[in-house]
Amino acid sequence: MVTSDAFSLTELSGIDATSELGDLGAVDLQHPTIDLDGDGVLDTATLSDGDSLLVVTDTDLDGLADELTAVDDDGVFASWRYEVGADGVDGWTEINHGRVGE
Ligand SMILES: [Ca+2]
Repeated sequence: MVTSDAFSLTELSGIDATSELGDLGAVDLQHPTIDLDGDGVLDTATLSDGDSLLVVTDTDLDGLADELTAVDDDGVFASWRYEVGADGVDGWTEINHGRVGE
C-alpha cells in the first residue's frame, strides 16, 4: 500500500553509507528500472548524486522500497531494510556495512 507521504527516490539524494536512516519513512518505488533478481520483473532503481550510489529494491513488489544500499565513492557501503513492526511503527534498520572489496 503506497501512502501519499512516502519519500520519492529523488528525495533520497544526499544519503550516503554513513547516514542514519532510522526515522526515514516509507520510500516510494513506483518506477523501478532494474531486474535485480532475474525473475523478469523490474524491482530496483538506482540514484547517483556524485558522491554515492544508491540501490533501492522493492523485494515484495508492493511499490515501497524494502532494501536500500548506499555505496560511497571511497568504497564504503551500508545496507538497510525497511520494516513495519507489529505496532505499526516503521523504520529502516542497518543490516550490513563495510567496504567494497574487503
Ligand atoms: Ca516493498
